[in-house]
Amino acid sequence: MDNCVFCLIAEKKLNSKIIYEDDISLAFLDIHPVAPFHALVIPKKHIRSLSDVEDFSLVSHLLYVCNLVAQREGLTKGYRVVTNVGDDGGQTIFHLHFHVIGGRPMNWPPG
Ligand code: DGP
Repeated sequence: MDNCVFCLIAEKKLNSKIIYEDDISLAFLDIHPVAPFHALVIPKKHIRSLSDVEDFSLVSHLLYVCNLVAQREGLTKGYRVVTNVGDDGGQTIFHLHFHVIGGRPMNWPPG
């Protein structure tokens, strides 16, 4: 999709630090990390957010990738997976993505 930052990253038209890739998904480091490890896992196909997903087997695959990158990073003490949905959810980039955050203890509840 035009003007979508994550589509541009998926198409390799915008630089990012890619840490995993397959036919349908991509994981790369967040440009504004909130923890020692902060990756984003996206579908290559443009989907606006979790509330726009039609095929939830894709979400299953994305969560598989979240766990894979966390394990590869050696986050044996745990990590957090978050997807922000819409304005009230705090979503700023409207291309579905899961944050994988780790390397420090997390707080709850989030802000
Ligand atoms: P969210 O607020 O849930 O929509 O998170 C969007 C995240 O995307 C935010 O943590 C910063 C990250 N981000 C925004 N633009 C870029 C970019 O151009 N490159 C990378 N690597 N991350 C980006």
